[in-house]
Amino acid sequence: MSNPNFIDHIKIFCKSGNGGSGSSSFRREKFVPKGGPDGGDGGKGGDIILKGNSQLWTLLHLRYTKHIKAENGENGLGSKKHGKNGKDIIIEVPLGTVAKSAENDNNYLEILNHNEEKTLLKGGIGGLGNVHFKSSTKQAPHYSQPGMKGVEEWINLELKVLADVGLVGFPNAGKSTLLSSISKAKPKIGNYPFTTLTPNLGVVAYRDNLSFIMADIPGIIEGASKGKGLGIRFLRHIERNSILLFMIPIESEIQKEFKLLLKELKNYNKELLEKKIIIAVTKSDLVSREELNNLKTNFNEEVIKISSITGYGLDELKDAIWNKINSNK
Ligand SMILES: Nc1nc2c(ncn2[C@@H]2O[C@H](COP(=O)(O)OP(=O)(O)OP(=O)(O)O)[C@@H](O)[C@H]2O)c(=O)[nH]1
Ligand SMILES: [Mg+2]
Repeated sequence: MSNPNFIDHIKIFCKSGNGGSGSSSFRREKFVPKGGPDGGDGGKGGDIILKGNSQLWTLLHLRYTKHIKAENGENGLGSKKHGKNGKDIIIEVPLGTVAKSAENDNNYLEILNHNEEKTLLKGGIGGLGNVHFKSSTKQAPHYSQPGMKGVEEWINLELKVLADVGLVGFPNAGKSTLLSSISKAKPKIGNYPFTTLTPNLGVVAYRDNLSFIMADIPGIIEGASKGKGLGIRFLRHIERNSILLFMIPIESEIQKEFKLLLKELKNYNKELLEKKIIIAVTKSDLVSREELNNLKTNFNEEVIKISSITGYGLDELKDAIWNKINSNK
């Protein structure tokens, strides 16, 4: 079943606050008929700020948020009174959220840590009041600055799952089964394609209380990078993994599947191929020991034969993953 609560992409219109205008005002006191300028400065417009929250796993809470506007700064007043600054707006987001311009896809910022705050759109600064414009030649300036306008823009927020290892494979390759057998995650498993419709994360316990995080994403199919199947939407979740674990069932044409998967990744984002790669030949229990031992693969990458059902090769796989995560290449 699709999980409608997994929202990993939203588009919002954001506007930071305008700066308030500086005031043009003159002192008026009983016995000072021609008081000097005393117009105060305008307040700063509110910023739009993103803040990391490790308790959030999706962008679901922002699903119905279409517009976000920070408050404008107030105008300056006489008696050198500053206008109040507009309130900032803080948008809480899960770790791994990237903010981009919806117009040109430029990356603005990403949030990686709990409580980390980054300003997405800065509020306009307030204008200076006429009190600043007094000079020897101009004792009574009327001029005061207008505030700077805030910035408005459509913003895409995208969530990229943070994991050390991303599982890459065609539907039904046994990705979710692996995650469920080596972590406490309980992803749905089924003998049909596209059982997994949204990413699952699991913490894999390793020796001596060490651990790493594994991301199970929906299966990739040929054409995924061009929008077929579910692939493209979720490929972004493996962009950050330091290792890609290719999962290829033993009864398939292993070499050919690997090439197809590489092609899809490359079409999506060439840089994905610069990641460290391990190949797991899955479902090894489906062939005899003899066949398994004789299985020839012709890869430059490290290949490990596993069965998530019997546990065959899983320790070796964890060792390989751990070593790769901690190696430079
Ligand atoms: N015999 C055997 N079957 C396996 C093994 N691992 C997974 N399977 C079976 O293969 C089928 C697919 O497994 P999943 O783990 O759901 O596959 P997936 O790659 O997550 O599939 P999608 O979510 O559709 O992309 C299920 O029927 C599993 O029981 C294995 O090691 N041995
Ligand atoms: Mg699955």
